[in-house]
Amino acid sequence: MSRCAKEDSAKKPPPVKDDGKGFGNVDKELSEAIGKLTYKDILPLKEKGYEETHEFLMKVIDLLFEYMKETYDRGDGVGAKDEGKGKVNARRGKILEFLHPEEMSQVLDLEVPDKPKNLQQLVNDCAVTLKHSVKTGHPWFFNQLSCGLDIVSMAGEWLTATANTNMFTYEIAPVFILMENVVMKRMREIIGSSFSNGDSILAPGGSISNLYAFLAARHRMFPGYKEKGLHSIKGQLVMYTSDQCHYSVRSCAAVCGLGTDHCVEVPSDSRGRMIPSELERLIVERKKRGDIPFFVNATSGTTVLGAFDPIPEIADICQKYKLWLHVDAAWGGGLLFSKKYRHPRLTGIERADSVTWNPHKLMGTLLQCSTIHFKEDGLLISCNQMSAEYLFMQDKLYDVQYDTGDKVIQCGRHNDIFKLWLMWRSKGTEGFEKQMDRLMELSEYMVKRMKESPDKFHLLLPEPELVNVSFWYVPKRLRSMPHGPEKEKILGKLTPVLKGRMMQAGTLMVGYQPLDETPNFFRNIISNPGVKESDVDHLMAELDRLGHDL
Ligand code: ABU
Repeated sequence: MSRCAKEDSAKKPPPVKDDGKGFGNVDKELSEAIGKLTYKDILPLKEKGYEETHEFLMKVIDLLFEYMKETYDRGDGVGAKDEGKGKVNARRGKILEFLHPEEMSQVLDLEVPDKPKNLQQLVNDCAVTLKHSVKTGHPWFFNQLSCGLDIVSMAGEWLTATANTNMFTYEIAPVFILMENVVMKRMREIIGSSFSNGDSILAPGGSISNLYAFLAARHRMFPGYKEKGLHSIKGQLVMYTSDQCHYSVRSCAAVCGLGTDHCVEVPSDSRGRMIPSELERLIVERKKRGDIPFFVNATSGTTVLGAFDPIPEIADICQKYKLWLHVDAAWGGGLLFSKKYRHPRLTGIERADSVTWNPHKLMGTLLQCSTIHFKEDGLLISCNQMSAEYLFMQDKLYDVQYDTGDKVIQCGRHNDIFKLWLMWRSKGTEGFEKQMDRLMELSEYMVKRMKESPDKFHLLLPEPELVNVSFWYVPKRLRSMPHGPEKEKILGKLTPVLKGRMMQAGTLMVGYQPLDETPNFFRNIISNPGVKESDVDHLMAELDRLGHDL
């Protein structure tokens, strides 16, 4: 047990198992008759058990709706009164009610039983689960790259869960496979006309998307690798990426046989952007050693600083040395929609050979939704096809090109397309453009407000390129101290303490991390289109309330 947990539990009486009371204003009780039933009395075991199934599911949906209401509830200050009821509700306006893992384990009944639990218990289990979850869609949750809860996309996810199919063959996912084709083509067109006739696939996360790019690049250069393996490459392959890239790029080197020593980290400038002259120097250095540079990753939107590597200069170098250019735009890809912000950040992206772009980040599609796009059609299938005879038979009734599962190294593929397609239908491309511009404006507002209080907020980058705003909060006692390495060291120690206070209060969540030699600092993300200027004001006031005395 951690020291804090020990101190906390010494003060408190032993926790009792939570029954979901205090969550939402909805009646959680099923009718007595239905509440006593079990899984055997609803679909699919009870044929025509529509009434019982309906009551059970509607109750779950009521709870989900309560969760959504809480997600969007800013309260009227902590402990606000419920409208019309006069009761104090301590949950209002909160993102979470933090418990240490040991306390949470005691409060939750997580046992997997030998005998069936009745439907009422299952409804209570849903209420307890929601009650203790972190509301990542709350407008005061600025903690991750993926924030927010888009209702249309969520409706799409519900439909996906109900349709419950696998994306490997057209045979069992005809509508979704066609949707994937249409949406992927549209995304490629947005990347640039050079990608229009390429190929794309939805992958389980940006890291796997980057891996698909790596595999395709190696296959393009060494097609014999698929059959002959390591011996088909006579030399040491080397890949390049900036020292600010996502760690999944290095992970490609680890899992694909290069070793991380051969994923060369190219130094970045003070804004976190790869220095092209350094890239060229490091390529020449490895070539002189007889190694085989083959792959360069340019990041469009680094995870911490939100930096964009200069694609045109990097593309020139890749062209000169005949290297594959991958752009990891998992984070910053959403800005491709914006006429105002696309350039210069993503200028030149159409020169890449492959692009990762995660709609579950800036675009706000529900987790998870990640895409990988290739300029050249046919590479994915040629690289990954295993022609499993039980699944990808070539003599099927229909055109088997639509059995996209054979293009990937996974077998099963989750349906991540419907929630994106439905969301795109709801907003139109125009709506996404407005969303991107709004997120950028809100971040600019935050930077402006912080610049107005330089004694309290020290920005690491005065002009961020994306919605990442990196800063230190400066408590009262340090405000007269000049900024420098000594002060940064102290602030780096105070930052996790302030984060701890935020979590205990439950009224704000902002992420923090060190970066290379820079001690811990906050990285704020505005990717929730539900955020307003007043939420940014709340964030700054709350940091001050919780941190001024540190
Ligand atoms: N690259 C995954 C997202 C990490 C984050 O939310 O900070």
